[in-house]
Amino acid sequence: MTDPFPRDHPAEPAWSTGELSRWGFDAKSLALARAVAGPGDLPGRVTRADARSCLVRLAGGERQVPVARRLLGPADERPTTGDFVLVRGGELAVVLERRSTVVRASPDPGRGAQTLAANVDTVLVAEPLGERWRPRRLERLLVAAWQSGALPVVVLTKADQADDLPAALSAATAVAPGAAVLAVSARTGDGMGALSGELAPGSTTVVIGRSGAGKSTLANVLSGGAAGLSTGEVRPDGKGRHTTIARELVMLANGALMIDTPGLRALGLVDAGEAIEQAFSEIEELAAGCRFRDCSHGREPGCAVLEAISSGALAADRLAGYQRLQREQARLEAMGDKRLQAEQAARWRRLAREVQRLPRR
Ligand SMILES: Nc1nc2c(ncn2[C@@H]2O[C@H](COP(=O)(O)OP(=O)(O)OP(=O)(O)O)[C@@H](O)[C@H]2O)c(=O)[nH]1
Ligand SMILES: [Mg+2]
Ligand SMILES: [Zn+2]
Repeated sequence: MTDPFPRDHPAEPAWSTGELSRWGFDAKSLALARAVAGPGDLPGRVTRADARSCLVRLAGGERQVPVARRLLGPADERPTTGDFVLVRGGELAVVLERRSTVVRASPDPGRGAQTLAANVDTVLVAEPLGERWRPRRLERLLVAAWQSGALPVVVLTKADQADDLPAALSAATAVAPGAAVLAVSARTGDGMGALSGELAPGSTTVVIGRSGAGKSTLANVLSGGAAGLSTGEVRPDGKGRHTTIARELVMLANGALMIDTPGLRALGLVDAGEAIEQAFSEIEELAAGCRFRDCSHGREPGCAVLEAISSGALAADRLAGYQRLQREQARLEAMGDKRLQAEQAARWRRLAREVQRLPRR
C-alpha cells in the first residue's frame, strides 16, 4: 500500500484529511497540496480574504494569516475566498491551482479582473421575487455563473412576495437554459429543503446577486443560524444597502459549504464571449439554422432566429439582451487590444531610445 503521507509529512494533525475534507478539500486538491508542500507547510482553505491577510481554516482551526507579499499582485491572482492554500512560516505562501473561479471586471476601470470566489461547484444566482421582479436581470449573472466552470442554479428568493409563482418560475426558466431553477422563501421555509438537497455535503457553493436579494439570509437559514451573517433591511426604493462587505465561506447544517458575497452593484464581464453563448444557448442553437453562417439576425433572409421570434418561440427582448451583452464584450475586447497595442508601442519606443544610446563604433 502506498503511504498516504509521504516522508515529509508524517501523519500529523495538520494533514488530518477528515477535517480538511469537511472544508471542501477533495482528494485531488489534497494530492495537489501534498505535491507542492514543503516540510512544515500547513494546508488550509481561505474562508475570508481581507486586504493583506486571510482567515484560513486549517485542520487545527481557523487562523488569521498574513499573505506573502509576492501574492499581493493583480486582483485575479490574490488569494480569494474558497482558495486552497499552504501556510508556510506563519504566512499564506502558496495558492493551489483553482478548479473554478467566479470573476468580474475590477470595479476600478482598466484594472483587469477580480476573482470573487474560487473552487466552487455551484453558483447560486439569487434574484428576489416581488413587485420589481424582472427575469431578464438574471442574464448577466448567469453569464458570470457559466463562465466560472461551476454549475449555475437560479434561486428565486422571497417567494412569499411573489404574486404568481408558477409564472415567475417559467419566466426564469426561459432565460436560464441549462440551469436548474428553484424558488425559495427563507421567511416561510418553502423550497428551502429542495435547495439544501441541491447542495452536497463537502461541496462548495457561492451565492451571487444584488444587494438585498436575501443571500446572507439564505446562508443563515441553511446553516441553522450558525453562520451568523448580518442581514439588512431593504430600502424603500427597492435598492439594497450592501449589508455584506466581505466574501465569507461558512458551513451549512447539511455539511455543504457556502460563500456569501456582497451585493454586486455592477457585474462587468471579462473574456465572457463563450459564457455568453452558453447563457443564451437556445439562440445559438436557433442560429445554426440561419441561411448565412455569419447572420447578424438583423434583416437577413432565412434567419431562423427572427423566424422564431415571429412564431413566438423566442422572445424579442431575449435576443436584444443577448446582442447587448455581445456588443459589450466586443467593445471590451477592442479596448483590450488598443491597450495592448499602446503597451507594445511604448516598449518599442523605449527599445529604440536604448539602441540610440548604445555607444557607436
Ligand atoms: N419577505 C422576505 N424577505 C426576505 C427573505 N429573505 C430575506 N429577506 C429580507 O431581505 C432583506 C435583505 O436580506 P439579506 O440577506 O441581508 O440580503 P443580501 O442579499 O445578503 O444583501 P447584501 O448583503 O446587501 O448583498 C432582509 O430584510 C431580509 O429579512 C424572504 O424569503 N422573504
Ligand atoms: Mg448579505
Ligand atoms: Zn439569423
